[in-house]
Amino acid sequence: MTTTDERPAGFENNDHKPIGHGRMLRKEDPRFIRGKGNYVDDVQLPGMLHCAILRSPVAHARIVSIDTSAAEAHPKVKAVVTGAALTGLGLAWMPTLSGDVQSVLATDKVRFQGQEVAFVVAEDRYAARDALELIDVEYDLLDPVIDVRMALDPSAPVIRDDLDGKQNNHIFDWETGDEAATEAVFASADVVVSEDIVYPRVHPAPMETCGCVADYDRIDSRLTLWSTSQAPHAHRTLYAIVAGLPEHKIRVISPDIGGGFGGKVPIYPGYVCAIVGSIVTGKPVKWMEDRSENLTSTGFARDYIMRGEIAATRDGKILAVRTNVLADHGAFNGVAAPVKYPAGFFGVFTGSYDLQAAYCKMTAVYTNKAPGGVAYACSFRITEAVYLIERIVDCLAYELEMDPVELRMRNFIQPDQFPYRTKTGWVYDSGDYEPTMRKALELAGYDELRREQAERRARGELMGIGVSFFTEAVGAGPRKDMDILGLGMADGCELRVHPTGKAVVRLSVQSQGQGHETTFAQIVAEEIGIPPADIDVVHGDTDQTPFGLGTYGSRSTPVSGAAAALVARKVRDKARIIASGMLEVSVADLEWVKGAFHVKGDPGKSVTIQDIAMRAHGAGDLPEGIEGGLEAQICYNPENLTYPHGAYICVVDIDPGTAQVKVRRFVAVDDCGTRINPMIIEGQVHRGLTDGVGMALMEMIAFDEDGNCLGGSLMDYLIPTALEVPDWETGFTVTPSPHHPIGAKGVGESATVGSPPAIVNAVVDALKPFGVRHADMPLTPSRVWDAMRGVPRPP
Ligand code: MCN
Ligand code: CUN
Repeated sequence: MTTTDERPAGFENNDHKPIGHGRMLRKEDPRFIRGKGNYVDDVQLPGMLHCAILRSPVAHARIVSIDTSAAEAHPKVKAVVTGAALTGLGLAWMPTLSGDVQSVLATDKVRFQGQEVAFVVAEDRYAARDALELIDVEYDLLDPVIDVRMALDPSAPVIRDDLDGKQNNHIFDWETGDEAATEAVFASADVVVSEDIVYPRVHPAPMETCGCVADYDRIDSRLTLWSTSQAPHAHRTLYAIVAGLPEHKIRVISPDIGGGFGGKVPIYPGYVCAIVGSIVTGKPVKWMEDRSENLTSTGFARDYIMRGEIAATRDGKILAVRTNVLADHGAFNGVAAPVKYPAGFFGVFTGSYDLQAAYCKMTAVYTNKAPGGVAYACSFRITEAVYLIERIVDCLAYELEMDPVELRMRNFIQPDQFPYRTKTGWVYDSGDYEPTMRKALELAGYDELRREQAERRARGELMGIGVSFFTEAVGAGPRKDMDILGLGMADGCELRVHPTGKAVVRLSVQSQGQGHETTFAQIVAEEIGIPPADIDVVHGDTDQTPFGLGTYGSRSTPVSGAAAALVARKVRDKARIIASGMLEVSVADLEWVKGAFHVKGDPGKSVTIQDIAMRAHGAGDLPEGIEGGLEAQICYNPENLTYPHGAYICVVDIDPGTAQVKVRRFVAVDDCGTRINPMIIEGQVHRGLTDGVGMALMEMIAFDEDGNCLGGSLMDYLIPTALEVPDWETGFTVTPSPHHPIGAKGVGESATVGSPPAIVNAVVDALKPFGVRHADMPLTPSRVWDAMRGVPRPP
């Protein structure tokens, strides 16, 4: 691994430079590397029972009958619950995050393989599983809708006949941009290139599957729920609404989470089943999915079929892009995105280029597959958008016989154009693209790579070089535009400084491995001068933290990080007034130098933040009108999203005999504005790049024509290991966000977004001698083999 990061000697923490210094170690790691993490499945409560879920073996069928008598007779079984029983409680259906409804347990029909049909609560996990086998369900099979292109065919079976008057499988139409203006530009352009581009269905497959422990106290009517949630506060509110429990009597605790990647944003039926199980039995109930339940029933990602079109001049000025998308949302529309954005932030498909026009038209449909649609570091569909534009730009380069780097550079939005309003209405806050691209070229040794490629091609070897350049929109979002089920996307933050100068900061976001306990301490340390080691970060417990919408869409740094910086400034403002009393000067005569207020011109006279904390809680007088204590709270409503960018270059070699792709090198230069913790950023980028190798070359959740999920185990759904990835080469540039208090932009999804097109572009580049202009992911040996032989792509 090489990097151009600043790298001070040693790995020691540096309290005097909390932000941006090379190797601030993670505060959470001592517990993780010693096996002392506390995950949901580690929670053990006295008398706890176990829940297991019976799932549909078929994709589409009417339920004729369910016989639970044998399961109920099992000596260790405490309860067996079906959809009919839930109907009595008004809980058979629940709202999804996008305003659809989803069945908790199927009542009328099953609509995808793996759908929840009944659950058992038993004394132990094994008994619960065994009892599932004793439930007898009679299904009346219906034709499934598996091919998304057939979903709107008039003869297609209607999947959602539960919805009033629903006669088809249509969910929504959505458009953005200016159709007429785009048509006009296309009509007069020298060159128009179009391509059908599929982003297959994939799954985030986190190490920890989903699960919860529900503990309902009948005396107090209190519900405590330990759950794998990326958004504990939002979940609590939804449980209050769905189950009719008073919100103040619900406590959601998300302890350590073993990876979420967006898959832990939705509320899954299993959580509701465990809650019902606990209410019914009066005991705590644990539910933990196994791997194949996770892969087949929880939120998948992507599944966009896109027709991309690009218009340009002959000399490579890109004029417009246009796309038509068919979106497969599965059996229930469970997409998590701000309400006004049914297609997430796909509107940024105009990429990093200065265009004259753009237009997108999208249709979303139901199919007999698991619900979902975002997840897997998607940046709310920006993964699909970036893949589309970066692939179609390469198709244009192919037609123009132009170097893909040169084509991109010629069309970049220029630094003086920021803030830049795109043709689809997004306002990019800041960016300086060319230096980022140049840095990547330099790290890769681009010209030399092209020379090497020419030599190898002459020898019949298949070497490819792929480039991608992305701009993301992360940090949802301004509450005037963005809410999820009516909840504004703002985040609270509270900071309390104790008398001895130690502090605790309470966040509304929830880490799943991103290192928030470290980075949020760094942000606060930077602002109030207390060392990060003396700042405790509390998150993931609704009883302990202020309200906010949680972690996804790389929003923690842009939104909650801003809240942390501002709450610390609020505390510092109060500290300044107290210091003025202690030093007997006016506030205007005080100067803040990291960690202490000094009297201007008399540096010997100063008080540290720790002195001030003691005084704030002490016996002496405080300045007129100042209350005791040293704490503050805020709720931060972001002004805009932040727009990180990056330039990626991938080098692949393809074995001409087996069509196996090997990623030889990968250079990633990211710009996420002010960098809080370079080591954590690097880790985030490495992870995202690995995601990219997985999606580009290996991963796909496929279905057979009956709707059987073919990706139900990690033997079928291949995810990359260290063996499939190269030593990542990373670099960075810094273009701060003008509206974020410390200039930081999000980074958690950047590499997942930016890397698939670079890898696919590299593979397609390697296949240029065969006249290949496009091939769809995952580029498995068989697909590459077919591409080399001109076999038509799979439908
Ligand atoms: N960071 C930084 N400087 C910046 C930006 C970020 O040091 N300028 C640090 C942050 O302080 C944080 C980390 O990088 O510790 C990621 O920050 P951010 O980009 O704000 O993303 P979030 O914290 O909101 O994390 C969400 C994002 C998403 S949406 C997915 S999906 C994803 C990802 O994070 N899931 C992850 N990274 C993951 N990493 C792990 N280990 N596990 C997951 O489930
Ligand atoms: Cu879309 S995956 Mo992340 O936003 O939790």
